[in-house]
Amino acid sequence: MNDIDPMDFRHRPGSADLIALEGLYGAKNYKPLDVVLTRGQGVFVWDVDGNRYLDCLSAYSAVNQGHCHPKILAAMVEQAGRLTLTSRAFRNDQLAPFYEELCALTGSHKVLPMNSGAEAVESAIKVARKWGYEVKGVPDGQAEIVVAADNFHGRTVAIVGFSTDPTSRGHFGPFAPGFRTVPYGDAAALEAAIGPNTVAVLLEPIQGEAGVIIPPPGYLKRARELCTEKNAILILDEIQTGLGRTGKLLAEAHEGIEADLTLIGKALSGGFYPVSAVLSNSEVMDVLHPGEHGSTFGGNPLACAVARAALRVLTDEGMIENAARIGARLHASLESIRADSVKAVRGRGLMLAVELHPEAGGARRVCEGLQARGLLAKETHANTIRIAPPLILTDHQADWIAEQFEAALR
Ligand code: IF1
Repeated sequence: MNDIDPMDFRHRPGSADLIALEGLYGAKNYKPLDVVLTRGQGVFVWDVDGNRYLDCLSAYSAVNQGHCHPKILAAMVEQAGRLTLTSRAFRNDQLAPFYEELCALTGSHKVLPMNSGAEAVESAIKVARKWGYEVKGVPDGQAEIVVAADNFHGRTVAIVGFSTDPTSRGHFGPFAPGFRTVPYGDAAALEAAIGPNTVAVLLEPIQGEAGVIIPPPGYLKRARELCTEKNAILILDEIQTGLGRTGKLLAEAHEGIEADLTLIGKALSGGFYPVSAVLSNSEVMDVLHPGEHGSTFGGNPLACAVARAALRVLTDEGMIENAARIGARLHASLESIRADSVKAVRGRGLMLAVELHPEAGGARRVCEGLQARGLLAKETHANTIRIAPPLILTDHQADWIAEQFEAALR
């Protein structure tokens, strides 16, 4: 069975060798497309066989700025040669400017720096609960957080415990109590679920993994009102929707609201490095005191330098406006595709999805067809293809994407 000798690299390993090796040693928690990438630049990536693809996933919106953005790269290389990690036992000279620039950009008062998206979500849950006990006066151990069905917030045990997706959650229990699930987009159900012990409502402004589900107009605004009325914290998970993806810096801006806690990650580093943050718009963050929360890598100087550059290019290079403009153009051309297999085209900015009719043969097959045409996209669930290219996409590239979809769907 074990007929691959990993030390036998007399030849340069091709994609088949690398795929076989991965299968031999790796946990089998993914089933990627069989394309082995070795280089990226802007909207393009190249595989080990030299084929070029337009990346329509952007590492799940972590490379909004495009692959290997030269200015982020320069910041990373410069900082990596100077100082990478101090721990928070000491201070570093990148943290304060990172805080200041991030707060100025987002209109936040306080930042809690972490690494992965899931860590930002976990951190927000901890802060919201502590606020509930110490400020709102919820009896100890009784705090409740209202979440939406079909959510995706990450992979930790607490987070998958309030997932409604059996694949994400099955056999990983027992789980943390204190979460109540309501249907996404239903303001009346949300209102009914908020009780005296509710400390927070946690929502994605647009549900990504669920298939780019946009809630009805006014839903997020109503969620904001309800949280204010009932003295609960509104937590928006903008890890995927944030940092320009939907054509605004934060997706909350589409409804003109502000969350109490906003979670960002992914594109906060332009894909160079895991960097996430909890942004706080009220005095909520002040419930944390020394020693009560932390992270070895959170707020490290390399992460801060990379994130500062990633934020700077996002605004300096007009990527957010570009996402709005090109996103609308791509949305319109995808909608004009006349193929019987298309059930719906959804999205905002460059967070788009094409949903196929169930009898169309599945999204995976279409993704394989797109791959053969030089375009990488990923299915979500059986029938939806997500389209989320880097925000630097040009008009010409947007039109080309729509043409490839049309051809692959026929
Ligand atoms: C995987 C999906 C995307 C997220 C939101 C928190 C996190 C994510 C809204 C956690 C992460 C990723 C993780 C990735 C697949 C992916 C994903 F398909 F699962 F839904 F992007 F669309 N909140 N999303 O979307 O962030 O801890 O991963 O940094 O394979 O798990 P993380």
